Amino acid sequence: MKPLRVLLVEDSEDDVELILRELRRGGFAPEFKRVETYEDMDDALSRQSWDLIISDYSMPHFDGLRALQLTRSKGADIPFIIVSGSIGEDTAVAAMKAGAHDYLLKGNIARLLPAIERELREVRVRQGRQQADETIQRLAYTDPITGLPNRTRFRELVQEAIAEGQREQRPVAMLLMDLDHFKDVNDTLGHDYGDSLLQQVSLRLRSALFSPDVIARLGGDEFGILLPKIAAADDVKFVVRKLHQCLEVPFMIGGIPIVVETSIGVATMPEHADNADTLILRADIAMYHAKQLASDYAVYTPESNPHSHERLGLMAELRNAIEQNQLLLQFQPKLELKTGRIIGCEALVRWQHPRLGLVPPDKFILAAEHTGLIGPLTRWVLVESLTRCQSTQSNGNALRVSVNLSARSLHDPQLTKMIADALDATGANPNQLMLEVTESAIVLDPKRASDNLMELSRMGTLLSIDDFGTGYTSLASIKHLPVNEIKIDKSFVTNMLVDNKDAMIVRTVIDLGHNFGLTVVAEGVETKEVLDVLSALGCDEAQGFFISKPQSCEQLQNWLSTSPYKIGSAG
Ligand code: G
Ligand code: G
Ligand code: MN
Repeated sequence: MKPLRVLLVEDSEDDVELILRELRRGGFAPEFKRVETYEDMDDALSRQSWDLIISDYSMPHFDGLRALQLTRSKGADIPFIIVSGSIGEDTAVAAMKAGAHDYLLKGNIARLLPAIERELREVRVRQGRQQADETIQRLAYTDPITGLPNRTRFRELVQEAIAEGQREQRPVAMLLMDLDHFKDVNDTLGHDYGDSLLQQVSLRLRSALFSPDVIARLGGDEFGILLPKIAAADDVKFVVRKLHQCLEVPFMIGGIPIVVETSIGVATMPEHADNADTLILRADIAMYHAKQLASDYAVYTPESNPHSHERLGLMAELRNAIEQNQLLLQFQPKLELKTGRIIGCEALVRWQHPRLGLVPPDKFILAAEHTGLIGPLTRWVLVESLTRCQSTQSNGNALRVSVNLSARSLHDPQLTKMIADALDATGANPNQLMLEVTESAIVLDPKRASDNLMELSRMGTLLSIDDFGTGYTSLASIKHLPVNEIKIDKSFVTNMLVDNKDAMIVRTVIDLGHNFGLTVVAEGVETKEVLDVLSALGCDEAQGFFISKPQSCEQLQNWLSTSPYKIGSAG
């Protein structure tokens, strides 16, 4: 027998018997209560939860429609079935519109059991779906390591606080804080200890703040703090002092005391911004300023960001630029030294701005990362570069294309899907796509980056470490990642013939790379002499102005057919 808690809204004892007999026949063990007035029903609904409500349509002191409204007003999702001696089509329709799940005539009581089975099933589906929705919401809005709101949620909370501050004519302050030398903890002690440090830091920060204040983890070692109820913008300095103080006592990580220092950037509404994106961007700029000054904190000033106006204007336009096809790609060929073949190219994005002309990526990539536009931008670059490289066919083989990924993209949980979709949409083979990431992007959030990179490697795309040598990581610390190639940063390559130290770095990276079984690429090759020395050192590939500047796809095709180099796709 299946237990079933039924609330019967019914004036007739006989009808109750009829219904109960039917339920028992269907294998239910009904635990029931009969009510026939509004007050009794209200009371019954408040006292306990019910699996099912069966209600008469018209009764001397009550009726089915009001019973239905009362149920709805309690917000409970309980199957509600009307069983009536007589019901006209119009009233039945009214009842269904008011939210009854089914109605039937007492003379037709055999229909009751199938109706109940169906409604109980559907309520389970509804509840399951709601739980799933809630879980998805929770996952989409919280940082898994600290349990704090993530960037997406933080942005919404900032928006809400700004709207409220504007209504009530109060300032809103926002702080961006980033932990200095967090990378070292991760690198020397491992990611688990890094995670543990983030958790402990978030607990201390939380307990130093008042309850309306919001603290969020925005990614890597970056925390956002929102002060929605600050009395005066100037009071922020007390909060900053409190935050610094709460971090003064060293953290114990794996038995080692770790001192955490931070840089904090401050921006306030209305003084510095009147919308969430600008406020966050300006706090971010202030934070970088604090770092440059090696100071505890800095409040945003237009001087700390001479280009802010131009940059913010650009951001507003970038949104449209992607849609209006103002972005374009230039391709720079990669030469295989052993064979003298061009075996691939690197896609480099530019923005053909209607007023400013060709805008280079350093002018807009970073800001795109801070304003959530990096996703759409990266998607565009992926699809466009894969489409274009299909047309650089030689003997039926398309050239491999390298695409740069920014730090934010690398830590985006949607990255692998975005890449799979781009491969699907263009019909490209995964091994035609090489992804370039910098070491500094990986160490920002090594665990997340490594999850994404492992998944991508399983899909069959290739991975290159860009600007190698400029970060602090050793090859050993990335050996667990599915890396295929490293690119020696152009700052070492360009001057290797005049600077001994640079020459030594280049030689060492080539040897180390080979020890780890990696392809080594030198970028920034500007002269024939450098190219020859690289060949002699056993470097695998070269890229740079001496071979070719970045050029449009059409130019590249012409160039390929006239250049002294052979063409070939990489093995
Ligand atoms: O092409 P060069 O102009 O100036 O590129 C400057 C920087 O911009 C390089 O460090 C390169 O990695 C980066 N870059 C170029 N194209 C892209 C792109 O499509 N996405 C990202 N994230 N970075 C890019
Ligand atoms: O960060 P990444 O290394 O991916 O960016 C490549 C950048 O290097 C692009 O801006 C590209 O225009 C530039 N570049 C390519 N070849 C040379 C070169 O030979 N010399 C210099 N100085 N820059 C180069
Ligand atoms: Mn690159």
